[in-house]
Amino acid sequence: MPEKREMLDDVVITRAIVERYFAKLLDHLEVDVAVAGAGPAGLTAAYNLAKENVKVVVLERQLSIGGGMWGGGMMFNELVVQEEGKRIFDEFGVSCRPYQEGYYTADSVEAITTIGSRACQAGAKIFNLLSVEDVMIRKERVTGLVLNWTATELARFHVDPLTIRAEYVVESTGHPTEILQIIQQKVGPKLLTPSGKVEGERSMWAELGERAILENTREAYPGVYVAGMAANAAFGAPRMGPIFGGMLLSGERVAQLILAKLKARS
Ligand code: 48F
Repeated sequence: MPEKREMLDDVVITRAIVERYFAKLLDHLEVDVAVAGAGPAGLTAAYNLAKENVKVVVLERQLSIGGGMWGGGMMFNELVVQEEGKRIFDEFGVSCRPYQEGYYTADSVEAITTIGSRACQAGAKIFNLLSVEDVMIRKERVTGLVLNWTATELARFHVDPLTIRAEYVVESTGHPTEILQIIQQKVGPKLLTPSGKVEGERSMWAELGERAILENTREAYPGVYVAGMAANAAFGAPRMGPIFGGMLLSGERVAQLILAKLKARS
């Protein structure tokens, strides 16, 4: 008897993954906006840009998206948002429960899975396991990101990176402000901050931190807009701990700023 043909061919499965992945990557080598970091700020930015038909790619170092959102506060997986943050959770469809006047809580796992899903469904393409290790600069403006596999970074292999060209970059790498640190290292103190350098985040103060973040969500070097915790770190404002409204509002704001620029261009 001839051997029965297998219905599921292992090599077809492999070919499907390889072809589809590289088609996706090739399609996103030149984009309108490249978002560095898939925490709450980066994902909210990506969603708000993608739903306006902007071509967005999100690069995330870790295996999972979500940044500091999964762990709520100190691994207690609940988040707090204020009234304005609740408005954005409502738009995403994340359930919020009133706690006391002006305070709402949400389950952090529901929050991040919902926001991530909405960003993808709006058309943002997320590549996890890729780290931004440098930027491309032309005529004193960032024109793209330099990427490497996170595994290469972890193994400390000497492997050269590849690049993505973007009209605008969103720096949403959180507390370490990695993209601005890289730029500062390469061009000196030329950031659009008071000292020209990353000012550094101040100690925890939810009220001030949340108030400052929208003002700090802006262009921090030509072509690079800073959002989320990186915005407060860049401009020297306090951290705010596990209240997440500011991250969402900052992601929304950075998208509005870039959309206005893209519209002015066309
Ligand atoms: O840290 P993260 O969640 O930043 P965020 O969106 O939100 C901050 C809050 O989580 C919390 C807070 C709330 O008040 O203060 O900390 O501003 O997400 C940043 C993401 O960027 C990734 C990192 O793995 C994380 O998922 N990331 C950082 N550096 C790089 C990077 C890099 N060089 N390349 C790619 N991804």
